[in-house]
Amino acid sequence: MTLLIKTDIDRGNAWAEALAANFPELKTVNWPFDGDPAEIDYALVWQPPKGELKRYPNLKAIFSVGAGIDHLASDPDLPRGIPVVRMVEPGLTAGMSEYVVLAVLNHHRFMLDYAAQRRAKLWEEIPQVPAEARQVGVLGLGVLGRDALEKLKPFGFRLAGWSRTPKSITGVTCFHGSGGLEEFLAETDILVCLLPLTAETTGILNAGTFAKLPAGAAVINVGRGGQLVERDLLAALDSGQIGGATLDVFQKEPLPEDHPFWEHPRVFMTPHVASMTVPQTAVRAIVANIQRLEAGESLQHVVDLKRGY
Ligand code: NDP
Ligand code: OXD
Repeated sequence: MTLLIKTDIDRGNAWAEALAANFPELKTVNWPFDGDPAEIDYALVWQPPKGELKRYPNLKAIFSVGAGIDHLASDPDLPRGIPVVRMVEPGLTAGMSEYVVLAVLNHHRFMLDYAAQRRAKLWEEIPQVPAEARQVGVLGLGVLGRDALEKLKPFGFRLAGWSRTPKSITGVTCFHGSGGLEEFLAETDILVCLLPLTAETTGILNAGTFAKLPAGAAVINVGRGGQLVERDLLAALDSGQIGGATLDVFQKEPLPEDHPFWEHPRVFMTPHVASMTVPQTAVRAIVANIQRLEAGESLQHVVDLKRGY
């Protein structure tokens, strides 16, 4: 059994080591692979070149290094009929919840304002707002959205979530579908996007969405850059309809040097690092899945490519 690893070199080595330690029977090879393509049974990939995966005629499953699989779904030459497995692992989930809690608290406690005051050498108090006076709304109630909401619970915010299909989560007011979006947005002071990038979610963070939020709401985008209409956010920040934003993902990554977000005083940004898959913990999910498939059982966390996530 051979698994092809296509990620960046440093992480590729970490994966190879973690797989060797947990599954010595599995041979791993790094991409680019110049051996016999028929030798490859499995692929573990992040943003492989388009068409690359159809080179391997005996591929049994494609594992995405990330939770998002838009980097695979957007490949018109992705081999059909081969299951694509998204990443669900405790290290990735924990990292995302840390980031979301940090970003929510940053907006809740006016850290962008205090950063501006610091630059201006201003010593001024902004009255504290009790957590229960704010609603945090999470777009996407999947593995990551639900965990982030759980981790936000102890702070006492009003919590809401929005998904495609109906959900019931203790302590969270749940909305679903296009019919539920407006009501969800109307009360959301801090909006967190944890949606997968699909045809339906592309551009969902747009002027119309911002207008439905309470004036001065904060936007945190940790889903995908394609979900945010960047010029609409800039306009909403200028008008004050959006009070501040935390952005981890962008239309174009790395963010171009001349992009207005770099210097914007109401934007806090990071370079697509909200969370990272941890090979040492993630490897267990991959090994368990390969063992299931080899034993004739079904794989876990297979995505529906038609649905897009
Ligand atoms: P899941 O597949 O577990 O959850 C996706 C959620 O989005 C589900 O609740 C789903 O609804 C909802 N959803 C999908 N389409 C729609 C729609 N059209 N309308 C309303 N809701 C919709 O994904 P994860 O939670 O594991 O990951 C979410 C995303 O986070 C990833 O796809 C990736 O893009 C991003 N991510 C970003 C990282 C970063 O570092 N910035 C790191 C990891 C992930 P339903 O439950 O009804 O199916
Ligand atoms: C992911 C990511 O999808 O890191 O896991 O963006």
